[in-house]
Amino acid sequence: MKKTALITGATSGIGKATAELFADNGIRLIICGRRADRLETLKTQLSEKTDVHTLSFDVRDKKDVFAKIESLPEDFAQVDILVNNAGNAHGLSSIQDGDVDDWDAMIDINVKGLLYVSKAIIAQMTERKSGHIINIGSIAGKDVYPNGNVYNASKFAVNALNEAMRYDLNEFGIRVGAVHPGLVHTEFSEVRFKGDTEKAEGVYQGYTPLYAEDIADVIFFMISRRSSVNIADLVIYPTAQASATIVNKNL
Ligand code: NDP
Ligand code: 8X3
Repeated sequence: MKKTALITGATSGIGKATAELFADNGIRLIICGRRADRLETLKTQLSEKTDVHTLSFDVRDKKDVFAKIESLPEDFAQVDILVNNAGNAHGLSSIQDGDVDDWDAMIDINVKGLLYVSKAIIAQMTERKSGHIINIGSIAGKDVYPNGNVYNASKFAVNALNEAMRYDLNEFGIRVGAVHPGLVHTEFSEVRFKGDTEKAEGVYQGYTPLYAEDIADVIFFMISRRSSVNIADLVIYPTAQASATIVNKNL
């Protein structure tokens, strides 16, 4: 039987590229995000290849997360693969200058939102004793960098939750693994710098960054192994990047 994947943050970047690759491989899709217009466009594009259902919600809205996931039609109700991808950095400031609204956004979206969606899906996976959860962390969740502070903390939390989920779900045969990318050219920096596209583009200039498709390839590799293989944790950099702060712009 064809598998069904629920992907959060499918309106852009890594989530969108993952949805496209999953569709190429016949995986049925539940694509999620706040921007309903983008979800509908993507649905039209991918419906030629697979069955697609859209769910528009803000992962911060606990009630709506549960209501929307409970509202899935019968033929999409079984979720075999959950890709916890929705997330962003908001701002890049020292701890003393940070904006508390940015802090709320990062903790509420990257950590609490991931937890709400996971909670809404895990119950059916434990009942069936099968499922696969992919958590999108970051190199920001492996090492702190200057001015990264709360984004770092949110991604350290994702790293911890990935481990914790794997421990707790082990007895149910549920696979859990994380991908931790370095610099990926998506809308990420546009969000981080609040629509300052020039500043955002500057992040990716002078070297070849990762592209969303590179991360999608890795996610697809993880979910297409035999069911006895669980890839637990992967860190992926562009070749030009050695750490959060070392990027070779002379390559
Ligand atoms: P994008 O900004 O391109 O995509 C972010 C996605 O998250 C969008 O689809 C957006 O959808 C969704 N999203 C954001 N906030 C919410 C919310 N409140 N509720 C629901 N969905 C939300 O960035 P990326 O593709 O790069 O980011 C995807 C993941 O990868 C994130 O977790 C990010 O932290 C991580 N990552 C990114 C890296 C990079 O360099 N790009 C590196 C390492 C990790 P919408 O706005 O429609 O709701
Ligand atoms: C995104 C990569 O280095 O901007 O998580 O934190 S970085």
